[in-house]
Amino acid sequence: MGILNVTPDSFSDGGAFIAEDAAVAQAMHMVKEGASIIDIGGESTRPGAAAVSVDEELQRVVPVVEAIRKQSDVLISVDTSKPSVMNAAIQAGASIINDVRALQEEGALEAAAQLNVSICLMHMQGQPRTMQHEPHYDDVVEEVVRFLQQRVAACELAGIERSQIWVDPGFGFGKTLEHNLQLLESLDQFQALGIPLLVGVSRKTMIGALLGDLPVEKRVLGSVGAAVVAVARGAKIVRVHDVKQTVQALQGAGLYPFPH
Ligand code: 8Y4
Repeated sequence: MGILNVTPDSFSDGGAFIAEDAAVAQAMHMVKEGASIIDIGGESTRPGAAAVSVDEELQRVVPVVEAIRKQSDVLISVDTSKPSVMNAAIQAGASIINDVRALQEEGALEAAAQLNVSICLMHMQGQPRTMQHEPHYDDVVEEVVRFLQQRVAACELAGIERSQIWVDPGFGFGKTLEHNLQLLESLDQFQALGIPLLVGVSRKTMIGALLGDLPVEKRVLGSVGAAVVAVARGAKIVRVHDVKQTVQALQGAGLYPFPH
């Protein structure tokens, strides 16, 4: 899964709007490098980031989904928690919902159930603005597994088929470095849910910290190493910025499912 942020700080045209052409070109580049899914997000969920209005998110995401769909059959996931953005993005050609709030926002579960698409449920402790202020768990692995089990059950009650659900421990979302490492160490316990596991560690703070506080642009190799370990421990999908490097590392490790 290749990451496509469509926030003004990523594909700025110099003003407040994203440059649609540049975003679509980046998506096509990742497809050429081996991405089978493009994850498009218009809300920054980085620690401390401000909330984005529905209209703003729609204006960022929908035109890019439409433009990619015109050029390619690649699977498109929409990184959103908002029911109206889910609806509009699926209408525009996306087929996966990636919700860091695990369909807990008002109306999200119902919207997703109606759309009949695949859903990634992610764990987060707290809210993006404050989640890195002293995260606490008694047993992080047990608590995250239990939360995901509960969200899977809620989805099934709402009529979503189990075969359409993916789960994700949510690396960096209300977790210290120690919590993230415990989760990475124990990914086999998520596999035990019998549901495809998605892992996103690419360029995150935990990688910077493990490499001696490297800035974000120097985290590629650390990110690729973590992605390989995640797949070796059962992850079926890895959400990454550096598609070519990740594909090559997985191929070298004999972990790439489709020989190219
Ligand atoms: C540098 C680059 C520093 C990126 C931080 C970041 C996940 C996710 C995000 C994830 C799923 C991010 C939308 C955070 N992370 N969705 N989204 N899983 N399913 N930060 O781990 O990439 S955004």
